[in-house]
Amino acid sequence: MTVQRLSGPFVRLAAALAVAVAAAPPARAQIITNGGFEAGFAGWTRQDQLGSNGTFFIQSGTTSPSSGTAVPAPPGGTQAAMSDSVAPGSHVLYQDFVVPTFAINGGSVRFDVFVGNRANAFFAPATLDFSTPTLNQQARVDIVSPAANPFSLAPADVLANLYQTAPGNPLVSGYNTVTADVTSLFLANQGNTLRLRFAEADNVFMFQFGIDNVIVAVPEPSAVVLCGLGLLAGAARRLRPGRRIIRGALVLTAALAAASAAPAQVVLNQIDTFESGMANWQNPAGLASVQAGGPGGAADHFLQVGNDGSGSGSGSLLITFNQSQWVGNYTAAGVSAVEMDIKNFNYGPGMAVRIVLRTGTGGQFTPAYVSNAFALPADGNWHHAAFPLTAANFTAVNSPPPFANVLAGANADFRILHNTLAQEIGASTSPTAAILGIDNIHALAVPEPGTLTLCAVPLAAAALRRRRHSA
Ligand SMILES: [Ca+2]
Ligand SMILES: [Ca+2]
Repeated sequence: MTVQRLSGPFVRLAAALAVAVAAAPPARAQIITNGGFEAGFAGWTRQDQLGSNGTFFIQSGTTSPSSGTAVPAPPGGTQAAMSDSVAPGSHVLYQDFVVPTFAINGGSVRFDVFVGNRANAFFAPATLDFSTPTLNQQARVDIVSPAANPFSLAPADVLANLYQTAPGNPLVSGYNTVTADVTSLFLANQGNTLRLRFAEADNVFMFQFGIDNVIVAVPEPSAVVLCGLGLLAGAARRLRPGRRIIRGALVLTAALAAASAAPAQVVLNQIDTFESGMANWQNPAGLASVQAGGPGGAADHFLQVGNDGSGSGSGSLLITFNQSQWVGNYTAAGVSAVEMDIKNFNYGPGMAVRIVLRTGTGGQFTPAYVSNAFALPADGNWHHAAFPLTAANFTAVNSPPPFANVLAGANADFRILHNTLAQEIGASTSPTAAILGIDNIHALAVPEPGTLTLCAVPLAAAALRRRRHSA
């Protein structure tokens, strides 16, 4: 029995299921462990070239870990990884990951980097070897073959260069977000292990290379998709000539009913990058759109939310809401914080950005919890905002049930808004049209889970694959 033999209503129903599947929210899975370094170097490997001074350290506060140089604070949480030394050296920091076999709709790598080159120039020879007469003063980020020497820059070993300092760059720059599209690389490597490598070499003068908020994300098929495909496969196996159409129709009707009844559900490590549309975010006046020029640069898309400056009506509310992948049981999902990159384009007084969990989808008297505000200055820069999902960080509005109940699923609407007061609607008091940019809305566990939790499943799967291959 092959799928090609199925015909008529079965095919039409399969097409309908495919459409339903395509319309499902594109949740994105984070496939790297401890990308924020809040659990130290769990999941990461460090290596220093023989004879090096210094290494990659865990860095907190505003002083570099070895030379005591002034550096910016970690952009996410309280810890970042940072190379530092008081003498020449070459250092790498890497993590291996398996490209999911469902990575068919793209992949992206995102990270924040700080560059503190205390020499008077960058020097970028095609080597990470510091112990040569050639001047070498550079940092770079690559995806490399895990079989290669960790310091290799051989073209056959470097599968993708995601970032590199170059002569002429600013010598010292605060944390900047780098976003790279690795879709073609992931498509060519489904099921393969790849290595994300951060490297810094210096033999001229001190060089700090800071890293935080590392995300390797792939669109994840929703539970609905998996359920639907599983039923399809089951149907194909069970069908017999003559009865195949009726059986197929019954099975697919059940699958579609299950799909429409399945509640939306927040998933740990999901991230909305807005690279393929609005990701189910809405705005009452339609003043939300996807624009280019996000935190990752000119090609990075973000959600732009507007306020029409009228001072009244829904267009005056600086707000966006989601009733899909950002509602559900945060407790069961293990999500204890929501983080995002936000930018205030033009609102001089500064924005008070909050997240809101509402218990329903009704009017402005819907019971809700409103978070404390993140103060967003009108400086034209992207800022990384973290909202811990703890009762202490929220204000009850309109007499909601206990916070724990709302977090555990008694919610139907998730909002991001600007309001100087804790309200479940946005401010309608901005005297001019105001624009808020939002990107990389990320569901996190804080403190981040250890290596074992996150790696157990992928490692077991990888082990199984290896065993099968070697059998
Ligand atoms: Ca961090
Ligand atoms: Ca984006």
